[in-house]
Order: sequence, then C-alpha cells, then structure tokens
Amino acid sequence: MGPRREYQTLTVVRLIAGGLVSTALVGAVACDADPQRVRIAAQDFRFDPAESHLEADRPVELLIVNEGREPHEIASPLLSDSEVIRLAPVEPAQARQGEAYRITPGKTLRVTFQAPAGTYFIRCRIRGHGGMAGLLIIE
Ligand SMILES: [Cu+2]
Repeated sequence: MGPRREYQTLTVVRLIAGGLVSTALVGAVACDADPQRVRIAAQDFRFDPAESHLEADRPVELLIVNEGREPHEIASPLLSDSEVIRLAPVEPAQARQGEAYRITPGKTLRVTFQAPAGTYFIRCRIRGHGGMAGLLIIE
C-alpha cells in the first residue's frame, strides 16, 4: 500500500469514528479554552502512552519527547488534515521532513492544535520502527 492510499484509508477511519462520537456527544458544549496537555514519549520502539484521550474542539498542546537512543518521527493526519486547526507553528519547525517530523534523541516536538472528534493515528515511519504507532482519540 503506497503512502497516498494509506492516508486515504486513515482519513476514512477517522471520519467514521468522528461521526459515531459526534452522535454520542450531541448536546455537549465545549467552551473551556484551557489547553489540554499531552506528553507522549517516543521510546525505542514504541510510543508511551500508545493511546491518549482528549476533548474535541479544545486546544491541545502535544509534546512528543524522544526518550530513546534512535531518532524517531511522527506522521499523523493531525499534521496535515485540513479540519485540524493548528494554533501555533510546530516547534522546532526544521524537524519537518515531508509529511512527518523527525525528533532526535533528547529533543521534544511541540504541536499545538484544535481538532474535531475522531481517532487520529500517529506513527513513526522510519524503516524498522513499524511497531511505533499510537492513537489520539478525540471525543
Ligand atoms: Cu521510530
């Protein structure tokens, strides 16, 4: 499966999940503007925690800290989806490599965004790091 096809598959999964969650939360009002902070450790070779839960339509500050000895990266619809509002540039900006961001050992990547409900995959695409995958479940 090529990268383009895979992205489309992920988008469909996200839209389906988003629809289900939206239905379940009808009537809920999200008006709290305090950012939700999430810290995910990129380890050799997994994300910890592998699953995080967040509230939809509220600002999120996502920190990905490389605690390993290997470089890791994050690729996610969160970084490319047009429905995700990026509230600040990704830091450090020079970490960008195509559709992913590379994080060297000891460094932290900061992504500040607001997203509609859905299930967002994150993964490391570096060869041999195939087990590095996680989910941000926004509901
Ligand atoms: Cu990796």
